[in-house]
Amino acid sequence: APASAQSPLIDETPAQHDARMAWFRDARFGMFIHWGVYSVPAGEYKDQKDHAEWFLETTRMPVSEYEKFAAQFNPTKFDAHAWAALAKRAGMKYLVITSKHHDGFAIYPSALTDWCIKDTPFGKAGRDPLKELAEACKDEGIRFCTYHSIMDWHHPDWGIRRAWNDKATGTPDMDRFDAYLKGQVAEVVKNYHPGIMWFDGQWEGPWTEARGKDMYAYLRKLDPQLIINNRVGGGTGDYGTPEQTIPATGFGPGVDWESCMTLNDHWGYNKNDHNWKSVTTIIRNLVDCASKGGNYLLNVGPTAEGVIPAESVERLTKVGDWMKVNGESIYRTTASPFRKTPWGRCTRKGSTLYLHVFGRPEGGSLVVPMSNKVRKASFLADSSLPIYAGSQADGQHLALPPDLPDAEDSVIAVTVDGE
Ligand code: FUL
Repeated sequence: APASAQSPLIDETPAQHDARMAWFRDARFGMFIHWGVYSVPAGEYKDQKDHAEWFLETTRMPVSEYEKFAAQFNPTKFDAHAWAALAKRAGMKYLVITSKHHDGFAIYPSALTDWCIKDTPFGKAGRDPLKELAEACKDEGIRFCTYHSIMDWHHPDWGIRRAWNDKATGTPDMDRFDAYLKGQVAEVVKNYHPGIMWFDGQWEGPWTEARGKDMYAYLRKLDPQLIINNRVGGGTGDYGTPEQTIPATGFGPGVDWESCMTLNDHWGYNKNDHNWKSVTTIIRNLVDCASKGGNYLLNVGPTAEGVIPAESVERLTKVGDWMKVNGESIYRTTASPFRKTPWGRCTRKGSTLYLHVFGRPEGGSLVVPMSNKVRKASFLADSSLPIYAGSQADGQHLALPPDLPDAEDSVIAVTVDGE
Protein backbone atom coordinates (compact mmCIF):
# COMPACT_ATOMS: atom_id res chain seq x y z
CA ALA A 1 0.00 0.00 0.00
CA PRO A 2 1.38 3.41 -0.86
CA ALA A 3 2.27 5.62 2.06
CA SER A 4 0.78 9.06 2.17
CA ALA A 5 3.35 11.76 1.50
CA GLN A 6 1.86 13.64 4.38
CA SER A 7 -0.38 12.56 7.18
CA PRO A 8 -3.89 13.95 6.88
CA LEU A 9 -4.53 13.28 10.56
CA ILE A 10 -2.25 15.73 12.24
CA ASP A 11 -1.80 19.41 11.64
CA GLU A 12 1.61 19.58 10.09
CA THR A 13 2.92 21.89 7.40
CA PRO A 14 5.00 20.37 4.57
CA ALA A 15 8.07 22.00 6.14
CA GLN A 16 7.31 20.42 9.51
CA HIS A 17 6.78 17.09 7.81
CA ASP A 18 10.14 17.35 6.03
CA ALA A 19 11.85 18.27 9.31
CA ARG A 20 10.31 15.27 11.09
CA MET A 21 11.32 12.89 8.28
CA ALA A 22 14.79 14.40 7.74
CA TRP A 23 16.90 11.95 9.78
CA PHE A 24 15.11 8.98 8.22
CA ARG A 25 15.73 10.25 4.67
CA ASP A 26 19.38 10.94 5.42
CA ALA A 27 19.98 7.55 7.05
CA ARG A 28 19.20 5.19 4.15
CA PHE A 29 20.47 2.08 5.97
CA GLY A 30 19.16 0.45 9.15
CA MET A 31 19.22 -2.78 11.13
CA PHE A 32 16.08 -4.79 11.86
CA ILE A 33 16.23 -7.11 14.88
CA HIS A 34 13.73 -9.95 15.44
CA TRP A 35 14.26 -11.30 18.92
CA GLY A 36 11.89 -12.98 21.35
CA VAL A 37 11.04 -16.25 23.10
CA TYR A 38 10.67 -17.89 19.65
CA SER A 39 14.46 -17.61 19.47
CA VAL A 40 14.60 -20.42 22.10
CA PRO A 41 13.33 -23.26 19.83
CA ALA A 42 15.42 -21.63 17.05
CA GLY A 43 13.00 -22.80 14.36
CA GLU A 44 12.77 -26.47 15.35
CA TYR A 45 9.61 -28.30 16.35
CA LYS A 46 9.48 -32.10 16.41
CA ASP A 47 11.06 -33.08 13.06
CA GLN A 48 10.27 -29.71 11.45
CA LYS A 49 13.01 -27.17 10.92
CA ASP A 50 11.43 -24.21 9.19
CA HIS A 51 9.77 -22.20 11.96
CA ALA A 52 10.84 -18.82 13.26
CA GLU A 53 9.03 -15.82 14.81
CA TRP A 54 5.67 -17.27 13.68
CA PHE A 55 6.40 -20.40 15.74
CA LEU A 56 3.22 -20.27 17.83
CA GLU A 57 1.02 -19.97 14.75
CA THR A 58 2.86 -22.33 12.41
CA THR A 59 3.24 -25.15 14.98
CA ARG A 60 -0.13 -24.50 16.67
CA MET A 61 1.51 -25.31 19.93
CA PRO A 62 -0.82 -24.72 22.89
CA VAL A 63 -0.14 -21.30 24.37
CA SER A 64 0.43 -22.89 27.77
CA GLU A 65 3.28 -24.92 26.23
CA TYR A 66 4.71 -21.99 24.30
CA GLU A 67 4.78 -19.90 27.46
CA LYS A 68 7.39 -22.28 28.86
CA PHE A 69 9.99 -20.88 26.46
CA ALA A 70 10.04 -17.75 28.62
CA ALA A 71 11.69 -19.72 31.44
CA GLN A 72 14.48 -20.61 28.98
CA PHE A 73 15.01 -17.12 27.67
CA ASN A 74 18.20 -16.08 29.42
CA PRO A 75 20.42 -14.21 26.96
CA THR A 76 23.45 -13.93 29.20
CA LYS A 77 25.65 -13.18 26.20
CA PHE A 78 23.55 -10.18 25.21
CA ASP A 79 25.79 -7.14 24.88
CA ALA A 80 23.76 -4.12 23.80
CA HIS A 81 26.89 -2.16 23.01
CA ALA A 82 28.16 -4.91 20.71
CA TRP A 83 24.85 -4.85 18.79
CA ALA A 84 24.78 -1.08 18.44
CA ALA A 85 28.48 -1.07 17.54
CA LEU A 86 27.85 -3.70 14.84
CA ALA A 87 25.11 -1.56 13.31
CA LYS A 88 27.48 1.38 13.31
CA ARG A 89 30.31 -0.72 11.90
CA ALA A 90 28.03 -1.78 9.04
CA GLY A 91 27.34 1.86 8.24
CA MET A 92 23.76 1.70 9.51
CA LYS A 93 22.22 4.78 11.08
CA TYR A 94 19.25 3.30 12.94
CA LEU A 95 17.94 0.04 14.29
CA VAL A 96 14.43 -1.31 14.77
CA ILE A 97 13.96 -4.03 17.39
CA THR A 98 10.84 -6.07 18.13
CA SER A 99 9.42 -4.76 21.43
CA LYS A 100 6.59 -7.22 20.78
CA HIS A 101 5.96 -9.62 17.88
CA HIS A 102 2.71 -11.41 16.97
CA ASP A 103 3.14 -13.88 19.85
CA GLY A 104 2.47 -10.97 22.20
CA PHE A 105 5.64 -11.40 24.26
CA ALA A 106 7.10 -8.03 25.29
CA ILE A 107 10.89 -7.93 25.39
CA TYR A 108 10.77 -5.19 28.05
CA PRO A 109 9.18 -5.13 31.52
CA SER A 110 5.59 -4.09 30.80
CA ALA A 111 3.39 -2.99 33.67
CA LEU A 112 0.38 -4.20 31.68
CA THR A 113 1.13 -7.93 31.38
CA ASP A 114 3.25 -10.69 32.85
CA TRP A 115 3.82 -12.06 29.34
CA CYS A 116 7.05 -10.16 29.00
CA ILE A 117 10.72 -10.12 30.00
CA LYS A 118 9.69 -10.04 33.70
CA ASP A 119 8.73 -13.69 33.28
CA THR A 120 12.24 -14.77 32.19
CA PRO A 121 15.40 -15.45 34.22
CA PHE A 122 16.92 -12.45 32.45
CA GLY A 123 14.16 -10.12 33.55
CA LYS A 124 14.18 -11.56 37.05
CA ALA A 125 17.87 -10.68 37.22
CA GLY A 126 16.81 -7.09 36.58
CA ARG A 127 17.83 -6.87 32.94
CA ASP A 128 15.81 -4.91 30.36
CA PRO A 129 17.01 -5.45 26.76
CA LEU A 130 15.18 -2.41 25.40
CA LYS A 131 16.63 -0.07 28.00
CA GLU A 132 20.14 -1.41 27.47
CA LEU A 133 19.87 -1.22 23.71
CA ALA A 134 18.32 2.27 23.71
CA GLU A 135 21.23 3.51 25.83
CA ALA A 136 23.86 1.73 23.74
CA CYS A 137 22.36 3.25 20.59
CA LYS A 138 22.60 6.69 22.11
CA ASP A 139 26.29 6.08 22.89
CA GLU A 140 27.01 4.85 19.36
CA GLY A 141 25.00 7.52 17.57
CA ILE A 142 22.44 5.04 16.22
CA ARG A 143 18.75 6.02 16.14
CA PHE A 144 16.84 3.57 18.36
CA CYS A 145 13.45 2.41 17.00
CA THR A 146 10.89 -0.25 17.85
CA TYR A 147 8.66 -2.74 16.03
CA HIS A 148 5.39 -3.40 17.86
CA SER A 149 2.91 -5.91 16.51
CA ILE A 150 -0.75 -5.00 16.54
CA MET A 151 -1.88 -8.59 16.09
CA ASP A 152 -1.50 -10.56 19.33
CA TRP A 153 -2.01 -14.35 19.37
CA HIS A 154 -1.59 -14.52 23.13
CA HIS A 155 -3.93 -11.82 24.36
CA PRO A 156 -7.46 -13.00 25.25
CA ASP A 157 -8.97 -9.84 23.79
CA TRP A 158 -7.47 -10.07 20.30
CA GLY A 159 -10.58 -10.49 18.12
CA ILE A 160 -9.48 -13.65 16.32
CA ARG A 161 -8.92 -16.12 19.12
CA ARG A 162 -6.68 -19.02 18.10
CA ALA A 163 -8.03 -22.50 18.87
CA TRP A 164 -4.66 -23.34 20.42
CA ASN A 165 -4.88 -20.45 22.87
CA ASP A 166 -5.74 -22.70 25.81
CA LYS A 167 -5.01 -19.90 28.31
CA ALA A 168 -7.60 -17.40 27.11
CA THR A 169 -11.04 -17.24 28.68
CA GLY A 170 -14.04 -14.97 28.19
CA THR A 171 -15.07 -13.22 24.99
CA PRO A 172 -12.54 -11.17 23.03
CA ASP A 173 -13.11 -7.45 23.43
CA MET A 174 -11.34 -5.26 20.89
CA ASP A 175 -11.98 -2.06 22.83
CA ARG A 176 -10.16 -3.54 25.78
CA PHE A 177 -7.41 -4.77 23.43
CA ASP A 178 -7.07 -1.32 21.88
CA ALA A 179 -6.62 0.21 25.33
CA TYR A 180 -4.01 -2.45 26.19
CA LEU A 181 -2.08 -1.84 22.97
CA LYS A 182 -2.17 1.93 23.46
CA GLY A 183 -0.90 1.39 26.98
CA GLN A 184 1.99 -0.72 25.73
CA VAL A 185 3.10 1.59 22.93
CA ALA A 186 2.86 4.50 25.36
CA GLU A 187 5.20 2.59 27.70
CA VAL A 188 7.63 2.07 24.84
CA VAL A 189 7.49 5.70 23.68
CA LYS A 190 7.83 7.18 27.17
CA ASN A 191 10.50 4.80 28.48
CA TYR A 192 12.70 4.24 25.42
CA HIS A 193 12.00 7.15 23.04
CA PRO A 194 12.03 5.29 19.72
CA GLY A 195 12.49 7.35 16.55
CA ILE A 196 10.12 5.05 14.64
CA MET A 197 7.16 3.00 15.77
CA TRP A 198 7.15 0.16 13.24
CA PHE A 199 3.70 -1.41 13.40
CA ASP A 200 2.79 -4.75 11.84
CA GLY A 201 0.04 -7.36 11.87
CA GLN A 202 -2.64 -4.74 11.21
CA TRP A 203 -4.20 -6.87 8.49
CA GLU A 204 -6.44 -9.11 10.61
CA GLY A 205 -10.11 -8.19 10.54
CA PRO A 206 -10.68 -7.07 14.08
CA TRP A 207 -8.21 -4.22 13.68
CA THR A 208 -10.21 -1.63 11.75
CA GLU A 209 -9.28 1.38 9.67
CA ALA A 210 -10.70 3.64 12.35
CA ARG A 211 -8.54 2.04 15.04
CA GLY A 212 -5.46 2.50 12.85
CA LYS A 213 -6.13 6.19 12.29
CA ASP A 214 -6.89 6.69 15.95
CA MET A 215 -3.68 4.92 16.96
CA TYR A 216 -1.64 7.07 14.59
CA ALA A 217 -3.10 10.28 16.00
CA TYR A 218 -2.71 9.04 19.58
CA LEU A 219 0.99 8.34 19.16
CA ARG A 220 1.75 11.55 17.30
CA LYS A 221 0.17 13.48 20.15
CA LEU A 222 2.32 11.57 22.61
CA ASP A 223 5.46 12.31 20.60
CA PRO A 224 4.99 14.84 17.78
CA GLN A 225 8.35 13.90 16.21
CA LEU A 226 7.64 10.16 16.08
CA ILE A 227 7.74 8.49 12.66
CA ILE A 228 5.13 5.76 12.14
CA ASN A 229 5.27 3.25 9.28
CA ASN A 230 2.29 2.46 7.08
CA ARG A 231 1.25 -0.72 8.90
CA VAL A 232 -0.71 0.98 11.63
CA GLY A 233 -3.96 0.39 9.75
CA GLY A 234 -6.36 2.47 7.72
CA GLY A 235 -3.84 3.09 4.95
CA THR A 236 -2.19 5.81 6.97
CA GLY A 237 1.43 6.19 8.04
CA ASP A 238 4.55 8.14 7.16
CA TYR A 239 6.25 5.73 4.83
CA GLY A 240 5.80 2.60 2.72
CA THR A 241 7.20 -0.76 3.80
CA PRO A 242 7.84 -3.18 0.92
CA GLU A 243 8.90 -6.51 2.40
CA GLN A 244 11.56 -8.82 0.91
CA THR A 245 11.41 -6.82 -2.31
CA ILE A 246 12.65 -3.56 -3.79
CA PRO A 247 10.05 -1.69 -5.87
CA ALA A 248 10.99 -1.42 -9.55
CA THR A 249 10.80 2.37 -9.66
CA GLY A 250 10.41 3.43 -6.03
CA PHE A 251 7.29 5.19 -4.76
CA GLY A 252 7.56 8.43 -6.71
CA PRO A 253 8.69 11.88 -5.61
CA GLY A 254 7.89 12.99 -2.08
CA VAL A 255 6.87 9.54 -0.83
CA ASP A 256 9.17 7.89 1.68
CA TRP A 257 9.69 4.17 1.87
CA GLU A 258 11.94 1.47 3.30
CA SER A 259 12.45 -2.07 2.02
CA CYS A 260 12.90 -4.54 4.85
CA MET A 261 14.74 -7.76 4.09
CA THR A 262 16.15 -10.84 5.77
CA LEU A 263 19.85 -11.73 5.62
CA ASN A 264 18.97 -15.40 5.16
CA ASP A 265 15.42 -16.75 4.77
CA HIS A 266 13.99 -16.05 8.23
CA TRP A 267 13.43 -13.00 10.44
CA GLY A 268 13.61 -14.75 13.81
CA TYR A 269 16.60 -16.97 14.55
CA ASN A 270 16.51 -20.32 12.70
CA LYS A 271 19.53 -22.45 13.37
CA ASN A 272 19.11 -24.55 10.21
CA ASP A 273 18.92 -21.62 7.80
CA HIS A 274 22.28 -21.18 6.10
CA ASN A 275 21.04 -19.44 2.98
CA TRP A 276 22.91 -16.19 3.57
CA LYS A 277 22.88 -13.34 1.09
CA SER A 278 26.25 -12.40 -0.32
CA VAL A 279 27.98 -9.14 0.53
CA THR A 280 27.59 -8.13 -3.12
CA THR A 281 23.82 -8.70 -3.00
CA ILE A 282 23.48 -6.69 0.22
CA ILE A 283 25.48 -3.73 -1.09
CA ARG A 284 23.64 -3.69 -4.41
CA ASN A 285 20.27 -3.93 -2.67
CA LEU A 286 21.16 -0.97 -0.48
CA VAL A 287 22.29 1.00 -3.52
CA ASP A 288 19.16 -0.02 -5.45
CA CYS A 289 16.96 1.35 -2.64
CA ALA A 290 18.92 4.59 -2.37
CA SER A 291 18.84 5.08 -6.15
CA LYS A 292 15.04 5.04 -5.98
CA GLY A 293 14.76 7.30 -2.95
CA GLY A 294 14.25 4.59 -0.32
CA ASN A 295 15.88 3.04 2.74
CA TYR A 296 17.12 -0.50 3.29
CA LEU A 297 16.29 -2.17 6.61
CA LEU A 298 18.32 -5.35 6.89
CA ASN A 299 17.43 -7.96 9.49
CA VAL A 300 19.42 -9.97 12.00
CA GLY A 301 17.92 -12.71 14.19
CA PRO A 302 19.92 -13.09 17.40
CA THR A 303 19.98 -16.37 19.33
CA ALA A 304 18.27 -16.89 22.69
CA GLU A 305 21.74 -16.46 24.22
CA GLY A 306 21.78 -12.95 22.82
CA VAL A 307 24.28 -13.53 20.03
CA ILE A 308 23.96 -12.18 16.50
CA PRO A 309 24.95 -15.11 14.23
CA ALA A 310 28.59 -14.99 13.10
CA GLU A 311 27.55 -15.21 9.44
CA SER A 312 25.58 -11.98 9.87
CA VAL A 313 28.42 -10.23 11.67
CA GLU A 314 30.88 -11.26 8.98
CA ARG A 315 28.71 -9.91 6.17
CA LEU A 316 27.76 -6.69 7.92
CA THR A 317 31.40 -5.97 8.69
CA LYS A 318 32.29 -6.31 5.01
CA VAL A 319 29.40 -4.07 4.01
CA GLY A 320 30.82 -1.61 6.55
CA ASP A 321 34.20 -1.71 4.81
CA TRP A 322 32.54 -0.70 1.58
CA MET A 323 30.51 1.98 3.35
CA LYS A 324 33.63 3.53 4.90
CA VAL A 325 34.90 4.31 1.42
CA ASN A 326 31.58 4.87 -0.36
CA GLY A 327 29.16 6.03 2.34
CA GLU A 328 28.92 9.55 0.92
CA SER A 329 27.19 8.05 -2.13
CA ILE A 330 24.43 6.66 0.14
CA TYR A 331 23.77 9.01 3.08
CA ARG A 332 21.74 12.15 2.42
CA THR A 333 21.32 11.24 -1.23
CA THR A 334 18.19 11.45 -3.30
CA ALA A 335 16.87 9.30 -6.14
CA SER A 336 18.61 8.98 -9.49
CA PRO A 337 17.55 11.56 -12.09
CA PHE A 338 17.32 8.76 -14.67
CA ARG A 339 16.06 5.16 -14.78
CA LYS A 340 18.38 2.28 -13.98
CA THR A 341 21.06 1.54 -16.53
CA PRO A 342 22.62 -1.73 -17.73
CA TRP A 343 25.82 -1.02 -15.77
CA GLY A 344 24.34 -0.18 -12.39
CA ARG A 345 22.60 2.58 -10.45
CA CYS A 346 22.90 6.26 -9.68
CA THR A 347 22.36 8.33 -6.53
CA ARG A 348 22.45 12.09 -6.27
CA LYS A 349 23.47 14.87 -3.91
CA GLY A 350 22.79 18.28 -5.42
CA SER A 351 24.92 18.67 -8.53
CA THR A 352 26.98 15.57 -7.72
CA LEU A 353 25.91 12.26 -9.20
CA TYR A 354 27.24 8.99 -7.84
CA LEU A 355 27.48 6.35 -10.53
CA HIS A 356 27.39 2.89 -8.96
CA VAL A 357 29.12 0.59 -11.43
CA PHE A 358 28.14 -3.03 -10.75
CA GLY A 359 29.90 -4.36 -13.82
CA ARG A 360 32.36 -2.91 -16.31
CA PRO A 361 30.50 -2.43 -19.59
CA GLU A 362 31.94 -4.32 -22.54
CA GLY A 363 34.48 -2.08 -24.24
CA GLY A 364 34.83 -0.13 -21.02
CA SER A 365 32.61 2.75 -22.04
CA LEU A 366 29.91 3.78 -19.60
CA VAL A 367 26.93 5.63 -21.03
CA VAL A 368 25.22 8.04 -18.65
CA PRO A 369 21.83 8.93 -20.17
CA MET A 370 21.87 12.73 -19.67
CA SER A 371 22.74 15.79 -21.71
CA ASN A 372 24.59 17.61 -18.92
CA LYS A 373 28.31 17.65 -19.60
CA VAL A 374 30.65 16.03 -17.09
CA ARG A 375 32.97 18.48 -15.39
CA LYS A 376 34.79 16.06 -13.14
CA ALA A 377 34.67 12.31 -12.55
CA SER A 378 36.63 10.20 -10.09
CA PHE A 379 36.33 6.93 -8.21
CA LEU A 380 35.64 7.27 -4.48
CA ALA A 381 37.88 4.25 -3.86
CA ASP A 382 40.83 5.58 -5.89
CA SER A 383 40.91 9.11 -7.24
CA SER A 384 44.13 8.41 -9.18
CA LEU A 385 42.35 6.12 -11.67
CA PRO A 386 41.77 8.00 -14.92
CA ILE A 387 38.28 8.44 -16.36
CA TYR A 388 37.85 10.17 -19.71
CA ALA A 389 34.52 11.84 -20.38
CA GLY A 390 32.98 12.87 -23.67
CA SER A 391 29.57 14.02 -24.83
CA GLN A 392 27.68 12.02 -27.46
CA ALA A 393 24.13 11.86 -28.82
CA ASP A 394 22.94 9.21 -26.34
CA GLY A 395 24.51 10.89 -23.33
CA GLN A 396 27.83 11.26 -21.57
CA HIS A 397 30.41 8.56 -22.23
CA LEU A 398 32.95 7.69 -19.57
CA ALA A 399 35.93 5.56 -20.60
CA LEU A 400 36.80 3.36 -17.65
CA PRO A 401 40.18 1.84 -16.72
CA PRO A 402 40.55 -1.91 -17.34
CA ASP A 403 40.27 -2.81 -13.66
CA LEU A 404 37.62 -1.31 -11.43
CA PRO A 405 38.47 -0.75 -7.75
CA ASP A 406 35.49 -2.64 -6.32
CA ALA A 407 34.00 -5.98 -7.34
CA GLU A 408 30.70 -5.23 -5.57
CA ASP A 409 30.15 -1.65 -6.70
CA SER A 410 32.73 0.89 -7.86
CA VAL A 411 31.40 4.37 -7.23
CA ILE A 412 32.26 7.31 -9.49
CA ALA A 413 31.50 10.79 -8.17
CA VAL A 414 30.56 13.01 -11.10
CA THR A 415 30.09 16.76 -11.08
CA VAL A 416 27.95 17.98 -13.94
CA ASP A 417 27.17 21.27 -15.63
CA GLY A 418 23.73 22.73 -15.16
CA GLU A 419 20.65 21.47 -13.37
C1 FUL B 1 5.78 -9.53 8.58
C2 FUL B 1 5.68 -10.34 9.86
O1 FUL B 1 4.56 -11.17 9.88
C3 FUL B 1 6.97 -11.08 9.90
O2 FUL B 1 7.01 -11.99 10.95
C4 FUL B 1 8.10 -10.06 10.00
O3 FUL B 1 8.03 -9.41 11.25
C5 FUL B 1 8.03 -9.05 8.86
C6 FUL B 1 9.00 -7.92 8.98
O4 FUL B 1 6.73 -8.51 8.80
O5 FUL B 1 4.63 -9.05 8.10
